[in-house]
Amino acid sequence: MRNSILLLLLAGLLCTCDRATETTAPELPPPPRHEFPDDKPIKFILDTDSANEIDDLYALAFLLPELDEKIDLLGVNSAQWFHVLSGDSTCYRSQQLNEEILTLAGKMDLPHPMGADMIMGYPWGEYIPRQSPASDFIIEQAMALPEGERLVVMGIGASTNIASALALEPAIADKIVVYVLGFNYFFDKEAWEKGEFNIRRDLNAANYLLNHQDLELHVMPTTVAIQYTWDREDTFDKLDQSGAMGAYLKNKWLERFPDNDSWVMWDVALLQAFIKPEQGEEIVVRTPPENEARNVWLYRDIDEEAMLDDFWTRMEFWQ
Ligand SMILES: [Ca+2]
Repeated sequence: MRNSILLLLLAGLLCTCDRATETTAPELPPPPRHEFPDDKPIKFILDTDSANEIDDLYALAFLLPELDEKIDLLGVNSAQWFHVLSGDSTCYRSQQLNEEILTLAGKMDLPHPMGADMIMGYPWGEYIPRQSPASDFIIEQAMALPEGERLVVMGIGASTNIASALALEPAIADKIVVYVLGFNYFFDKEAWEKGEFNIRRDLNAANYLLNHQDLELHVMPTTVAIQYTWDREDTFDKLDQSGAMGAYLKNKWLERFPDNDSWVMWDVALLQAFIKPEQGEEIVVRTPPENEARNVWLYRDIDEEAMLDDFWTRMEFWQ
C-alpha cells in the first residue's frame, strides 16, 4: 500500500513536470525599435487628459518652451477621462485647459484638436474606433511623413484617440511610435495589472494597443512613475520664481489638491524619460496572457533626481 502511494506521488510529480514543460511560453521576437536620426527633431504629438489631476499641465509647461531641439511638437490632443465621479464632458474640460495653457504660453497657433468624449467600443468590450478631430490629426500627420520616417504619439491619459486612429487607418502602425503612461507592473512577479486609472478609463483602447502586433509600444507603468513624487513646499518655492506659468501651475495645485503635501508627477516622468533616454531604463516584457503574445518596451526605473533638476532648469524659460 505504502509503495502504491509512493508510486502515485511520483507519477503525479512527473505529470506536473510534463505540464510545466508544455506550458513554457515560446520565445518571441524582440519588439521593434525605430532609430530616430540624431540630426533632426522628433515629430511629436501629446495626447493629454489635462483636466484630470494636475501633472499633465506640468508636463505641458515642460514641453512648450522651444528649448529642446529634440522635439518638433506638432500638436496637443485632448483626451477623455470619464468615470462615475468625473462629471460629464471630460474631454471638453481637458480641451479647455489645453487652450488655457497654450494661451498663457502664447502658442494658440499650435494645433490642439479635440479628442473623443467616449471610450473605444462598448463598456463590455470591442474595438469600434471613436473618430474625433484628434484621431484625424494623428492619421493626417502620420500619413504626411516621408517613407521610412516616424512620429511619436505620447498618451498621458486614456488611449482612446491613439487606438481609434490606429483602428481607423491601420497604415499608420508603421509610421508612429506610441508611448503611454499607464498600467501597474510588478517586476518581482513579472505581472501586469490593469486596474490603473488611465487603463480603466479605456480598457478597450489599452488592449487594442497591446494586441497590435506591428505597433512599437513603450509603457511607463505607474509602479515606476511613482518615484517622481514632488514635495509641495519645494515645488511652490520654485514655482514662485517661474513667472506667470509658475503662478498658473501653483494655482492648479491649490485648486485641485489643497490638502496634499506632495504629488506624483506621473506624466512628467514619462515625458522626461523619453526626452532624455539616459534618465529612464527600459526592458522588454511580454504582453499579459490575455493579450496577443508579443514583446513591448516597459520602463523599469527612472532617475528622478536628475529629472527634477532638469525640470526646474527648463522652468527658467518662464521667468
Ligand atoms: Ca494624465
